[in-house]
Amino acid sequence: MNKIKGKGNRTPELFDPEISTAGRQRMRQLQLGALKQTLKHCYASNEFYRKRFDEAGVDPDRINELSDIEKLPFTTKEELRLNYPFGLFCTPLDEVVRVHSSSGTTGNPTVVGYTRHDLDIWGHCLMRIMYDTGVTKGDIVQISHGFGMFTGGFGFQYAAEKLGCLVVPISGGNTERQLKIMADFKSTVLCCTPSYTLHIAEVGEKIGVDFSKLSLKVGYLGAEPWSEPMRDEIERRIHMTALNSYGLSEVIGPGVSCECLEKNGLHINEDHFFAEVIDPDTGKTLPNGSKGELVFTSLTKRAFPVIRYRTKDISYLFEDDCPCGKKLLKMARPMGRTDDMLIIRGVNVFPSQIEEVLMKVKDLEPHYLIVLTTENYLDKIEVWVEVSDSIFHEKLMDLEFFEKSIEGRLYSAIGIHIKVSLKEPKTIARSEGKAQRVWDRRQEKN
Ligand code: DLL
Repeated sequence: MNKIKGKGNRTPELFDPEISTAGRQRMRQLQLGALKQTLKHCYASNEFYRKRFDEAGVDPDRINELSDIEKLPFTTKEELRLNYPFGLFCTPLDEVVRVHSSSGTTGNPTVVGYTRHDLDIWGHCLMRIMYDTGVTKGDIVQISHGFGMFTGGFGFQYAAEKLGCLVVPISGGNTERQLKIMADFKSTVLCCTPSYTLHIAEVGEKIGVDFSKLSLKVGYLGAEPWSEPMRDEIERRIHMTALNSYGLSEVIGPGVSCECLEKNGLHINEDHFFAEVIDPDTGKTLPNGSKGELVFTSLTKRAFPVIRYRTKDISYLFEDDCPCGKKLLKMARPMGRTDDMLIIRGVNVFPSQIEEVLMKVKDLEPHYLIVLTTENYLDKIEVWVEVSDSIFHEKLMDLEFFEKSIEGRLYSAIGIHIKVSLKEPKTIARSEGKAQRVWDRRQEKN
């Protein structure tokens, strides 16, 4: 099996050379044309956009340069939530063939829609990434991202199918089965979160899997933050090239950007997504190289275009003379968020969602602490919450039952298992300033 060696191992050809090597000037021309189309489409089809463009004094017919976009206000997750479920769709609902969704801070999730054309674009964006990093027909692609309302599974499914690969849509979980299939089917490509990949490594090592004998050559890992040391560890233990793949459902899902084999920044699919970095406090657009909040405008989507969507992800943009041949703008690996969103096993969780559930439960006090730990490379989340004086003295059995029932409520609201630990009244530390709701112990040595 041909292993991909990484740096300098350039693929013989690029999938869309006319786009990927277009260079700055040509790319900006392409983007401007597509931006005008998108703005006109939003204006013509959706009241929300019409109103906000009018308020900003922006006539989509009079956009003359890309920087005119700065006249438009940002779009936030909160606005998407307020327009739940389909208020920001820009095509009639009968043209929408798919929805996905991600969590909101509290209350409604954000719902994103795709026409057939949008699904095609999505598949195309990821297909380009995969092809340019050495994946072709004949590859066996194990997709260990979740399928369902999360975008991870389906995005890679479309891309790999378009390439003519054999797709194994195994989804997440059941690690021994993942390993068996990896070995028996001779999977060559893994699409997964980095934390679950490490967990697979660990379970595999425990049951005696020799990863050097498997066929895996490349992994597209993302949906959560990870680091260079984590990449080194994954590559050493799994014997595959690990590439950072970034995206968010509001913009399209995975496929917004990904590293090439140089592993030095993530090339953005700029013909579909216009990227800016802003100062999160002032909203001012920052020059390339300056760290700030990533903002994306979709340039080709129809059902759910986003205009200057604030991702809350911190990164910076840069151009370089990438040896892979692509001239697409790069973003640095996301290095944090401007809000308190936690990503637990690829699932976005806001402390406020947990609080909302807890506060509806009778006999709980409004004092809680979310404790994050790592076990076998997987994030674990637990919530400590005080019970009222009156019920604390009830029998232990009843408290256990109470814990389970709260865990059930959290699971149905958020979709992941959160262990609940009831605490005696007045035992959780009170803060004298801003409440400290999260105790992140993930970096501590076990
Ligand atoms: O996580 C889409 C995706 C699926 C990307 C599979 C890559 C692979 P959401 O669930 O909407 O979409 O979560 C989006 O996850 O704003 C980031 O905070 C975080 N995120 C995604 N990829 C990365 C990454 C998918 N490579 C949110 N590094 C984003 C760091 C990431 N954070």
